[in-house]
Amino acid sequence: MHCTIIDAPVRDGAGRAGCDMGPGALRAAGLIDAISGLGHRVADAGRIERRPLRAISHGNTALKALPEIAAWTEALSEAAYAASDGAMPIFLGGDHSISAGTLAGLARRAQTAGRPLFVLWLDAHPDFHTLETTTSGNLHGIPLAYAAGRPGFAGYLPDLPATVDPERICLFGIRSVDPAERDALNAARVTVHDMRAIRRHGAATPIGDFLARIAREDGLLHVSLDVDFLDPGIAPAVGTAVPGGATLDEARLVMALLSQAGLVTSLDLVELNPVLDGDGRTARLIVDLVADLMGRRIERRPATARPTRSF
Ligand code: DIR
Ligand code: MN
Ligand code: MN
Ligand code: MN
Repeated sequence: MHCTIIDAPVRDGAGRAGCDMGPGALRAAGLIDAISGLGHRVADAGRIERRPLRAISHGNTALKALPEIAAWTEALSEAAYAASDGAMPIFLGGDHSISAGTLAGLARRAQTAGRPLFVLWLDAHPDFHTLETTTSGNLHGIPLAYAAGRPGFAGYLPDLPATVDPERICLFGIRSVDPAERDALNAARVTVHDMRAIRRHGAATPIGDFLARIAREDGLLHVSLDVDFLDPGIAPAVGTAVPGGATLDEARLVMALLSQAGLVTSLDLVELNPVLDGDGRTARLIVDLVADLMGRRIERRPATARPTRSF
């Protein structure tokens, strides 16, 4: 596999500062060595530059940093389209607003390639607000709705050349949904596996079913991993922690299933806030999960380690 690492140090979409340091923290935790150590070729594209700001206004006065996120979205959409031509781009966020851009570019790539794009959204939240329905005004709450072509983004950015089909989106790990999001998800027929269902029925069947469908349709698969998918007990470094998240075993199972299927064509790693990661354990956990996803296996016991008689 050829991977391209792309830093997207965006912080304006989250309610608090710090996510802009996410790419540096993931690099310091050994991300590139972890991937290349598994035999993959890693190209380092470095940091994306934001486009110049344009004046954008909107009737919803709660919205924060609209010109900034629009300018990042345009830059990331271009970068994602360019980087997905043959290689697997890995985007280091940055808050989750970066996925408005990454998904827009990947949807265009899928259209060019004539293949359907599927999205696995690993998150406590659906991030399915429009500019009209968000009440917090934090734009990390809108990327999936934007990329899926929901109405409610008029005047924000030029029309998307390609959108993600909502019926090819699978939300997994969800446990904090606003009422407007719930209604829109149902209407759009997005697949939702919330944490309660995962606790009751396990992770293997829903992930396996989704992967089987992607294989049948010869699809591309984008995985968007929000740190708050994980339980705050194991991954505390996130601005919007929600209790009851994925355990280490659940997360590793998901990564192992993705690795075995070999269908993942792009990845976002978002919402890591190093300010909240005193000992760096959240960053190390994310790197570990990426290694699982990229094919790390439990070592086979070497022959020399066979138990010998010592008496
Ligand atoms: C909430 C929280 N739905 C909002 N969203 C978060 O602000 O729109 N998304 N934290 O990642
Ligand atoms: Mn998110
Ligand atoms: Mn989230
Ligand atoms: Mn978030």
